Amino acid sequence: PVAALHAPLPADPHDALVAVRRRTRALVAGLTVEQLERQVSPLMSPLVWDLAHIAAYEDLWLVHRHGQRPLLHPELAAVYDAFETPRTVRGDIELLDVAAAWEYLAEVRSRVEQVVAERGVDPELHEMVLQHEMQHTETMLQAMRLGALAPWLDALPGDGDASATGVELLDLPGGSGLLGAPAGVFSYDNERPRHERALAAFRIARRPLTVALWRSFAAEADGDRRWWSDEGWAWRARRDGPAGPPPDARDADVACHLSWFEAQALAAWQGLRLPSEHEWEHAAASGVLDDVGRVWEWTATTFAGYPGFEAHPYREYSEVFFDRGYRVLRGGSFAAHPRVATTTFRNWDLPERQQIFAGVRLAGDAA
Ligand code: AVJ
Ligand code: FE
Repeated sequence: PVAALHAPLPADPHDALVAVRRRTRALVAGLTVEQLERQVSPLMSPLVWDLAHIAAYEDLWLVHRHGQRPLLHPELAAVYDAFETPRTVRGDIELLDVAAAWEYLAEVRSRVEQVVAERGVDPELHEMVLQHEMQHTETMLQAMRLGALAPWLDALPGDGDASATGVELLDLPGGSGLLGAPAGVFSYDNERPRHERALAAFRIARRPLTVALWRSFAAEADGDRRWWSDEGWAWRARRDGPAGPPPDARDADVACHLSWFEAQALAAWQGLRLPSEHEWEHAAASGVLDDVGRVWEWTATTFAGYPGFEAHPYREYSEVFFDRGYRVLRGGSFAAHPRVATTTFRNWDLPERQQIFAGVRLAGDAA
């Protein structure tokens, strides 16, 4: 399964769609029906929900919208719509069983084959649908990690440079930086429009911080009110998981499963801060960062639309999350395919979340 995570996809959009399905199957191949149907946490869906949701999304965009045909299962649309049926309730309602979910996927795919034979591919919709499936496999891997369903996940994201802890900073000059996706490549609505923004000189760590530094924080500074925001301190009092990294993590490993609140406190303790997403993108585009793609990297930025934003092709992809306290994550994780995790890709989640594969790259003002 590890090899499947980043295996290259064919350039042709339809061949890529087929390869993504093979990848999805490989990632869940070791699970039992019971494991696929159980909800491991109210934060996550039963894995079988994701499978049927992937089918429903593909049917909606490639068969119904692109192919102009009726939905295969209109009666299932509400159950497999992420907003009408939020994660918390997905364990309490009746879902398709595992065999029926695979059958749904297969039936939708054969409808897609017919549509493609008739009208060809819509490259943008095909890319959106295959990336959607890969975004959901990452979510499924989070649930598998949380439920201890996949021992092979425990060795990831792996070790970096054992001689560094993640506080070695690079100096970057300010100036005017471009933010957002260029024309001519696939991008999401929230990456557009590409625009110029002034950037003051800043410092950013060469690599994400390691378990060693997280452990020092947990031992020496986690209980110190000074380093936390008000919201973060309140979260700390009610957090359910144990403080600090998993016991079996090695010091040199890249730290993973940090919440934004912890990342912020840890940076403050070091006399540093989180990078803005603009700083992150500027540094990544200059190619000076190591270990991008190990863990998602929390930024200081609250998820919002770029100036001139236009929702496309649907408001629920990103617009409904704007200005609601979601924090932007950049870079990608070991569980994200590089086709999804580009330099301009914006991920987002709530600041208390720990189940996502997230760490932090520290930053600071120019010395
Ligand atoms: C971009 C990962 C925040 O999981 O909510 C999946 C991706 N959008 N189905 C999410 C997504 C619709 C999204 N994230
Ligand atoms: Fe989805």
